[in-house]
Amino acid sequence: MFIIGERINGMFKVVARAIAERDAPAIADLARRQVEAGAQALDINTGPTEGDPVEVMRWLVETAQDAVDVPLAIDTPKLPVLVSGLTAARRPPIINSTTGAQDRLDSLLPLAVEHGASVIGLTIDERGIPRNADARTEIALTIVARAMELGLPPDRLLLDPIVLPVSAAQDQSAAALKAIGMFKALSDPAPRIIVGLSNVSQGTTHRSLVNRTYLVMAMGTGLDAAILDPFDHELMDAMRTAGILLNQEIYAENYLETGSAVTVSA
Ligand code: THG
Repeated sequence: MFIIGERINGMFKVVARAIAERDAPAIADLARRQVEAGAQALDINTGPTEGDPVEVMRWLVETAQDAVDVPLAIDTPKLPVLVSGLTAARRPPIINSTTGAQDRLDSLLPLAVEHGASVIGLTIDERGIPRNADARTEIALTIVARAMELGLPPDRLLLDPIVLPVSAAQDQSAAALKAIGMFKALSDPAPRIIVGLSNVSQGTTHRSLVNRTYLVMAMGTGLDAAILDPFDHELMDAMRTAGILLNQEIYAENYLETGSAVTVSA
């Protein structure tokens, strides 16, 4: 599993405050602790900031990469904010994200090729979020085909079936799981698949339990990567255990002790 830490997001109060006060040590600390806890990349999202999001994105990218040496996922639907993050990034970043809408594909895929970036393709288009696995797969195919035409190497594309809160649309959690299995059959080699995990538990009481249960099921149907909270120990332990049971990681008698020793509390 490829883990992208979700915590540098202006949706969190501590991050919103750090942005408003340009508190670089607070952002650097979040970056370092997420990587220590097992994140292999970091999502960077300004959130609904009051400042200029173009400038805020540049500051967040520069501050995070001064603290850690991992790829950054530039998380914004706004093109100027995305370009600001891509330009500031020292390592090839991850564009988070394009959709399956033609105009988005035609502007973002060439940008990814130009910057050596990877791209997350949300299976959503001009018509909005599809309500079943078939419609998600149809959009996934559009994204895969256009990426191929525009010369993006397949291993730099990540498909995202869009996970919705189970509290709001219960049938959609199952639909996204089913879509993961269907995406895997779209091409050979199979496309890589990612989810924004914490969406699923929004509005629920036992968020960690909902998150780790969903992650394990999604791994069972072929998930390759997730944007998640690496400070959640039980989530990280469930992920490691699933990785062993799926024969994706080497079994060691003391794997949980070893894993827990490298996790850091929130
Ligand atoms: N797919 C892709 N990118 C994404 C998402 C996705 N980026 C954003 C999001 N979804 C993933 N990141 C988060 C980060 C935080 C939360 C959910 C998803 C979250 N935050 C708390 C909440 O809303 O309740 C905030 C709590 C607080 O304020 O402290 O749940 O799906 N490609």
